[in-house]
Amino acid sequence: VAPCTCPPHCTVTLDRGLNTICIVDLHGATIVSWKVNDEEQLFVSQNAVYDCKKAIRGGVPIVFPHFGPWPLGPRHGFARIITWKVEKGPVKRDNGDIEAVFSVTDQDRTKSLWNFAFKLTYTLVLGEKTLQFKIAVHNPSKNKEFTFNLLLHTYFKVQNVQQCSISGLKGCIFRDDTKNGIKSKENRETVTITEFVDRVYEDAPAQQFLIKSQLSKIRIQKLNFPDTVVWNPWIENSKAMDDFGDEEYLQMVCVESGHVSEPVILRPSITFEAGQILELLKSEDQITL
Ligand code: TA6
Repeated sequence: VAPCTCPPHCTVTLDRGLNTICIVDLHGATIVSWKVNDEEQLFVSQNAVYDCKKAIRGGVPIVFPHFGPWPLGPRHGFARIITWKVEKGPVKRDNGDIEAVFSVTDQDRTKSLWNFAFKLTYTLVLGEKTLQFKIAVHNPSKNKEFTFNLLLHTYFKVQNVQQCSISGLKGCIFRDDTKNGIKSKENRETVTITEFVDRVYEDAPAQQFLIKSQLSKIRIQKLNFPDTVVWNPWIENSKAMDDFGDEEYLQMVCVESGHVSEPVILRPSITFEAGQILELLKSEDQITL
C-alpha cells in the first residue's frame, strides 16, 4: 500500500483526492488524519509517540476491552497499542466511497491477564464529507462469555476550544470524572469547554453536533453506542502529559462514542456491532436535534 504523506508512521491511506484518511495499522489501527476538502479534521499532538507502548496522542484510538484503569492490562485496554492486520482494501465502492477493513484477534494481542478469545473487525468507509466507522466484536468461544467496554476515542481538531460547543446532550445524566465520578444532569442546550472537562454522558442521544465555529460543524451519528464521553485536559493536565503540548488543549476536544457506563456481555459465538458516522456540515446546514 502506498505510504501516505500525512503524519509519520501512517501506512494505509484512503484517498478520494481532497478527502483522505490515514491509518497507522501497526499501532492500534489508529486513524491519524481525516481531511475533507484538504482540511484536517482530527487532532494529533506534535509530541505524539509512535512506539506502540501507549496510545497515539490523537486521531481515533480504539478503546477495548476496558475503558479507564483496570487490573488486567493497560489503561483503556490493549487494542490501541497492538498491531492490526489489513484484512481488505483500500477498495473503491461503486458510489466512489473508499473502504478498508482491519482486524485483530487474541492471537495478535499483547500479553495481558485478560485471556478471552476474540476477533475485532474494524471497517472504515471514506465518503465525500463523511467517515463511517463500524467495529464488530466476535466471541469465537463455544462456552465462555466475556464482558467488555468499547469506545472510539476521537480527538477533533479545533481552532480554539473556547469557541466550540457540543449540542445533543441536554437532559443526560453524566459521570463527572473531574469530581471523583459524581453524577449530575446536563441542563444546557450546548456544552462549552472553558475548564478541565472529563464526562461520561450515559445513554446519550444517538446524535451530537460539534460546533467548531459558525462555519464548521461536525455531525456525530452513533450506532449502538449508548454513551458519549467529552474530554479536554485543560492547562494543568496538559502540562502533565509528555506526549501533549502545554498549549495544545486549545486546539482539540474529544467527543467519544462508546459503550462504557455498562459493560457489554458477549455470549459464546455472538458478535456485537457498533459504530459512528462523522459528517462535516456546510455552514448553512441547519442543526436538527
Ligand atoms: O477521554 C476520556 C479519558 O478517559 C480521560 O480520562 C483521559 O484520561 C483520556 O481518556 C486520555 O486517556 P489516555 O489513557 O489516552 O491518556
